[in-house]
Amino acid sequence: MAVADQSGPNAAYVAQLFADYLDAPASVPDEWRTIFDGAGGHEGNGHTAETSPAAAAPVATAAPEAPAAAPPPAAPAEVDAELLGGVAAAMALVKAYRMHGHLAARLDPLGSEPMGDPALDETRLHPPLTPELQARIPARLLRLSVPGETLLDALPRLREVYTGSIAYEIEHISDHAERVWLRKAIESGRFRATPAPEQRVALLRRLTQVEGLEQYLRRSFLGQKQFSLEGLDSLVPMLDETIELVAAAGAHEVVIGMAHRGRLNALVHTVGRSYESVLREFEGERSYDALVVDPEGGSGDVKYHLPASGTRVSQAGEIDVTIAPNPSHLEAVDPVVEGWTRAEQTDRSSGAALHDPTVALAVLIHGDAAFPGQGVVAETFNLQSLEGYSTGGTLHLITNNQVGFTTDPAEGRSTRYSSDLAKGFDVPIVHVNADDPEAALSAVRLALAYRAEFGHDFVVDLVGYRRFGHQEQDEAAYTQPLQVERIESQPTVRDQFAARLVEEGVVTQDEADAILDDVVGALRAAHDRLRASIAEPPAPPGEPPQPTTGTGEAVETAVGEDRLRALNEQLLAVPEGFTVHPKLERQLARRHDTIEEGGIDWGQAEALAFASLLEDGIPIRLSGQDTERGTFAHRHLVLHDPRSGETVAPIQHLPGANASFEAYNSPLSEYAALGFEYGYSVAAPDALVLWEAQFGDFVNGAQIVIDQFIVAGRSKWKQTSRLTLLLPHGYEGNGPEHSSARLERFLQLGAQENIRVANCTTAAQYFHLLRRQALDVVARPLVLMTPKGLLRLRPASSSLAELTDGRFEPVLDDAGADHGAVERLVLCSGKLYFDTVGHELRESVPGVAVARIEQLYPFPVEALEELLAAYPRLREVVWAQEEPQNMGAWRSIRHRLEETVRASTAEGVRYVGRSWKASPSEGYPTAHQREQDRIVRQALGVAD
Ligand SMILES: Cc1ncc(C[n+]2csc(CCOP(=O)(O)OP(=O)(O)O)c2C)c(N)n1
Repeated sequence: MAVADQSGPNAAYVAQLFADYLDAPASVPDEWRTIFDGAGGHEGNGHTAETSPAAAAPVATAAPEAPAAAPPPAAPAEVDAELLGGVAAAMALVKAYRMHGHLAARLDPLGSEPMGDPALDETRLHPPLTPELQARIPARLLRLSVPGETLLDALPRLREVYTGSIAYEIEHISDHAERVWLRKAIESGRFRATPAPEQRVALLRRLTQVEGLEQYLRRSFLGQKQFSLEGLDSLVPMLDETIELVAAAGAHEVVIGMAHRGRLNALVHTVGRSYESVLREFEGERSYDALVVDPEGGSGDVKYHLPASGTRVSQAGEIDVTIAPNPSHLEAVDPVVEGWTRAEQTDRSSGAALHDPTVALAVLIHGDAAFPGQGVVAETFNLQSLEGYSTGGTLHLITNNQVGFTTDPAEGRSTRYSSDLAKGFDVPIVHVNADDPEAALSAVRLALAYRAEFGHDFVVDLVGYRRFGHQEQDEAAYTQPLQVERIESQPTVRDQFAARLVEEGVVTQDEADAILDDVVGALRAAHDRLRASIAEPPAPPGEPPQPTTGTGEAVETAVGEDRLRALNEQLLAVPEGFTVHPKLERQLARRHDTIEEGGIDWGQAEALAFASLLEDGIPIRLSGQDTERGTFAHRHLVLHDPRSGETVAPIQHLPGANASFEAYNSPLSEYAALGFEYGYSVAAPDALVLWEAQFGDFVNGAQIVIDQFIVAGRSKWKQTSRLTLLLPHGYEGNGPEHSSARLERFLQLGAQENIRVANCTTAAQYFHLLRRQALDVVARPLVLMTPKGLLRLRPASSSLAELTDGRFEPVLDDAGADHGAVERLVLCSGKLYFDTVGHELRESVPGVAVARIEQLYPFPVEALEELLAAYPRLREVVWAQEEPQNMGAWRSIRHRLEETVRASTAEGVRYVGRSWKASPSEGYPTAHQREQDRIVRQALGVAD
């Protein structure tokens, strides 16, 4: 039998080795030389490179390490050839276990038969690996890390390792060193050692607490939603293990993102909230506490979405544990937790900031239906190795209860495993049977050791079941009747583990029962204490007042001339020997002049605002697609040497900076990219965090982050930030998708001073607004419509004096108006202002003034009142916008405008703009121009 007949690449490998051996015996590893010598490879003369071991094995030589029990070879030549073939087959078998062992693993606590794989059947290989042959194959040839001298000894271990209650998918990883490390770690069993008896008892106690809490809540608060964890109880001890291990490795924070399932249990057992505090929320629902409105007018949130943080005492000392608040929108919290963790890991005191992933760990807990179903999971994985986004490896735990609400896996995904998506991101995956809590803990140990070694993400797919309905009001048997029947006969995770410990003599049945009594007793006692302390619910307060003006007027945003001049020079300085692209150098050189002569454009004003804030000690993080340069090539914060490709960011080297400046081109994502920045901004309240959309149109890819976090976070969770969205917006003839950042959506979402929305028209306004946003003690997200054409438009540029004086003005009057003579006032916002005042007919209507509303929410009622009062002969006010009537600012600000105008001499407000449209703008440049011209003429009153 020729070696080349053996299966797959291993056979080819052996054949190649043999050919090498024939050429030069010393060139092959010792163990192979021994085998080939045994096969007669260099016995005597006359062997050629073509000689196969089968043909060239005239001498009977016992295989090395053949056990004494092996039967004597019948025909020497055949026996040796068989050994070589056997080695190749054994290599194929080992490879099959590593690659496909998971298909035969016992992962389902409900006992479904694993599908298996023929490649795992040693009797189906060529030659069949009989016990005799196995006994002749030295294990070390197979590079195994399981114990055993021969394949015969090693195979049962291999089977146990790869097809037991834990299974591994690691062979897809492209990095060889990682694969080898993982194989060794897995096969050596170093993470699977049986813990000391006291640790096992502690685990039993923990599982008892987990189950005890779930059962207590269900029985005490019949029908109240708790999204029980039962069937996946091992999750909680896995989190314990995680916290212990990262604390031991020096971390000071674990940030957890999770949905509803098991959250109440995690709040208590992982974060350390008291039983009373959770029971209070259940009692609260009963006693209508929940109707008591937050005195600040916040809505609050259901108990399984609320944030929690606490300090845990680990063996290595204290460590903070946070569960981030999250909306119902599954997986939306993933990027938020990544950004949050990144902020915790970042030292923002200077330069480009220092990132140390060892100080905090992100843990994301996913549902098995949500993980493959929600695209943001993939977007979040894509962040894992990016310089500006990595958190040094996230631990992903899939709480796989084999059902999504009522949906079976076959309806919910096209892949075999819930976790398969992660394979495409080079992430190791471990599946573990949730009824084997010790195996589950070993998965965590492996994951964290891998993270410490390689700094990448890791997925643990915890395969359990859902003992009850999706929530406590659901009847699971309507849709999963057979599964429910099967689960009813399944002992709980805790009971199984208790039985195991009793059987193994670690505890007695009485001791196990006593642990249970303790737990139930503690819950009862907590509940009794709570009942005794519950007071009458206070009366609901009245509606809080609605804000009418913005905050931040008092903030000093002007910067001294000398400071700005010096910063301007520093921002233009590059190190000796660094070449700036010649075209860009000319552009940037203009900034030396504009600071003196005027003409400071958007990019320059922004750089000066940032630089002055860095001197003020405000760290800045700016990201977005192509943001370092700027989509419209106006920013250039990072310069590239055309000769060497080296980069430099002068803003990271300001001599007077007291904080860091981070700038990153983001991946092509909105949802995860914006979620990440939101999380970062929440965890870094000291910083100005800005996210820029390529065009504002794309921001709706992140609509969930906007609706669920940015605008509602404060109301729901008392969580806000000064996250700033830069959204290029404006009608410049580029079609329906490069025109609108959907200003109307943000204005519709503005309430209770939750956000600020602005659309400013000059570089100086932008400068002051950025500084105000960073310095205002009241932190709120800012949504800023940013320009495209105005970036370089001379009339939109500013002088140094405008930066050294003044502040952001929410309303800009018409500086050239003869107020006493004006009868018609055009109010607008953004770029349309320049279209209007730059129109050829503008000069023909001196009785018309054109003013700008630069802050749209909170609406500047008082500033507008003042402005209107300055026009004593006003007869009509026109609101002009370039967006369609069902879009733009009109529908949100109309009532405010009308209210304000009523107090003036004018009669109402007239709308001028595009009519109601389904698509934001025309697709054809000429149609666009015609429409813009019509709008401006109508606004000025010269339409006919
Ligand atoms: C984005 C989103 N779409 C739909 C839902 C409604 N929903 C709530 S739970 C659930 C099933 C989740 O299944 P899985 O991810 O397996 O988690 P499990 O509840 O089983 O733990 C669905 C569809 C949601 N919460 N979020």
